[in-house]
Amino acid sequence: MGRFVLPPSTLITALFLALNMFSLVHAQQSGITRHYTFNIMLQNVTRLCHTKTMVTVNGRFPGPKIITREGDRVLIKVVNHISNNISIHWHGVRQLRSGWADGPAYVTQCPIQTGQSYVYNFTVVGQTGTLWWHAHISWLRSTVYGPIVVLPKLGVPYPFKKPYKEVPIIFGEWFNGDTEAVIRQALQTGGGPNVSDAYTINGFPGPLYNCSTRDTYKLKVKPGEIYMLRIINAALNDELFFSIANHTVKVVEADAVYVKPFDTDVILIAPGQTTNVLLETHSSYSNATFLMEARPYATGLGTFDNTTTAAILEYDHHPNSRYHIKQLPLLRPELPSLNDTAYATSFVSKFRSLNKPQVPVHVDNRFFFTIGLGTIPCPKNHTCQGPNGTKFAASVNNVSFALPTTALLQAHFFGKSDRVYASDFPINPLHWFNYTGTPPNNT
Ligand SMILES: *[C@@H]1O[C@H](CO)[C@@H](O)[C@H](O)[C@H]1NC(C)=O
Ligand SMILES: *[C@@H]1O[C@H](CO)[C@@H](O)[C@H](O)[C@H]1NC(C)=O
Ligand SMILES: *[C@@H]1O[C@H](CO)[C@@H](O)[C@H](O)[C@H]1NC(C)=O
Ligand SMILES: *[C@@H]1O[C@H](CO)[C@@H](O)[C@H](O)[C@H]1NC(C)=O
Ligand SMILES: *[C@@H]1O[C@H](CO)[C@@H](O)[C@H](O)[C@H]1NC(C)=O
Ligand SMILES: *[C@@H]1O[C@H](CO)[C@@H](O)[C@H](O)[C@H]1NC(C)=O
Ligand SMILES: *[C@@H]1O[C@H](CO)[C@@H](O)[C@H](O)[C@H]1NC(C)=O
Ligand SMILES: *[C@@H]1O[C@H](CO)[C@@H](O)[C@H](O)[C@H]1NC(C)=O
Ligand SMILES: *[C@@H]1O[C@H](CO)[C@@H](O)[C@H](O)[C@H]1NC(C)=O
Ligand SMILES: *[C@@H]1O[C@H](CO)[C@@H](O)[C@H](O)[C@H]1NC(C)=O
Ligand SMILES: *[C@@H]1O[C@H](CO)[C@@H](O)[C@H](O)[C@H]1NC(C)=O
Ligand SMILES: *[C@@H]1O[C@H](CO)[C@@H](O)[C@H](O)[C@H]1NC(C)=O
Ligand SMILES: [Cu+2]
Repeated sequence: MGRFVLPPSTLITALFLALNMFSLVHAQQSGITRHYTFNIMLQNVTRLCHTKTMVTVNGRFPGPKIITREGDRVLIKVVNHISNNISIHWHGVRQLRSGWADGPAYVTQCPIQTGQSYVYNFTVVGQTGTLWWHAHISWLRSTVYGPIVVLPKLGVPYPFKKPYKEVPIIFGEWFNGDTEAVIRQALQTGGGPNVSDAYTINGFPGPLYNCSTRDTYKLKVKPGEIYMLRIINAALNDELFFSIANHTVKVVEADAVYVKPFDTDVILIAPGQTTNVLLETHSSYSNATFLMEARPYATGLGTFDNTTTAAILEYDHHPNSRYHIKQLPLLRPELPSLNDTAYATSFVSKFRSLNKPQVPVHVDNRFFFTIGLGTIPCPKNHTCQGPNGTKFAASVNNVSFALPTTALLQAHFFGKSDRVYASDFPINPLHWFNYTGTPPNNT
């Protein structure tokens, strides 16, 4: 995601870590090369009775799936056929020794301009599971996103029984209006951006919205099988609870790392996160259909889209059954309340690495990081719509993000890779206050 960007000093630390890990795994690396072409083009899409012209990859919404194996090289040629500049970010891919292929516009590269193309070139190293890709400039990621499936190396099994089928489940947000106008307005006024009109599952809002019954994603399953749901939260800003009526799932992976499996009725997933869960279907043909629903977890003061998206889990109809699918009862899951912090905390505390994590144990430097959403004064001659006429501004250690003047790819191209990032980012907040208490009034 592009919402929070690591400060320079962390980037440098991450790079050194990355180099170390690369040398560890380099010896075993021997994958193939996979080629993809992404044509950035416009497509008309209708949801909630609103038709809009949106930016897509290859005319598809959500976009195409990238499938690779750990150790493979991936070459994606992105061709820009539209009037907007664009870049694509490979969310979660570690980009060991290929940082310039990461994608955030103006950070790792200048965007791909109209009529131009760029070939992203990277290897997936030491990661297995689900990741995803999305546009990384302004708010084009609201429609330009898709899954990255990273399979284990050839001959390496999953640390669990091979699922019968694997299905991507991607959460997103639908805006009836133009999302570029929404973010432009928010940046101008300094207020919170307008919220979405619906959440989506695989691009569909589902039957709980008006004028949406036909725009419902349906997963047809066979009884007594294990399905792996590759879940991605591609929503712009919202953490989401997700649950399937009358079914428990087993969480086995998060952000392309295996976790100690645990069962749960409800998962919580933040924007940008991915997780694989195993869904074991009931042992016999079911006499009901089941809704899968997602809606946010939110505790901030700002407004947010508090609606619920739904998809349908439907058992294949038994040939001898006297039931007609249309006549079956539709069961809904129970989701925690929108502000259920107790559930959120207890869910998050269940994550444990399956394998012993390989991390440095000797600590050289300690950094104190505060991350917050504060305000900055309204510029002169402006009207601002943040709290008390200010502008919202996110910060790390009281420093807000500013784009670098040289992108990483530029620096790499001109052989100036050692001068882009400074290492003077404060390792302590510049102004201390009680970060968990009542915030000070700086306006
Ligand atoms: C979208 O619809 C408009 C209005 O019908 C049409 O002019 C335009 O060509 C369509 N765009 C695409 C990409 O199909
Ligand atoms: C596209 O990117 C170029 C290079 O960064 C920039 O000069 C230009 O203004 C951008 N165009 C638009 C429409 O944003
Ligand atoms: C991709 O990067 C690798 C490693 O730097 C390089 O050997 C290869 O030639 C590149 N391929 C393309 C098509 O740019
Ligand atoms: C945001 O919402 C407000 C209030 O509903 C509306 O007036 C404004 O036009 C919206 N802005 C955009 C860019 O959609
Ligand atoms: C659907 O439309 C009805 C009538 O216009 C309205 O009362 C209701 O709130 C709408 N429901 C949703 C989920 O938007
Ligand atoms: C769904 O779950 C409820 C409560 O666990 C149970 O009473 C009901 O029989 C289940 N229905 C089906 C169709 O599985
Ligand atoms: C569906 O099957 C369950 C368990 O076999 C039973 O308890 C329930 O009453 C049935 N529901 C319907 C609507 O037939
Ligand atoms: C959702 O938000 C709207 C507008 O802020 C509010 O009227 C409504 O009661 C909320 N619904 C729920 C379920 O919280
Ligand atoms: C959660 O929201 C409900 C009503 O929507 C409210 O009564 C309750 O106090 C809230 N709980 C917390 C912990 O904020
Ligand atoms: C701000 O407004 C004043 C008075 O209207 C004007 O003289 C000045 O040029 C404006 N400054 C900018 C930066 O627009
Ligand atoms: C809002 O700004 C006014 C005038 O600058 C100030 O008196 C007031 O305390 C501020 N209120 C808050 C909640 O910051
Ligand atoms: C910060 O504020 C919280 C909440 O009021 C309080 O529990 C905590 O003791 C404070 N910490 C310090 C260091 O003052
Ligand atoms: Cu991302």
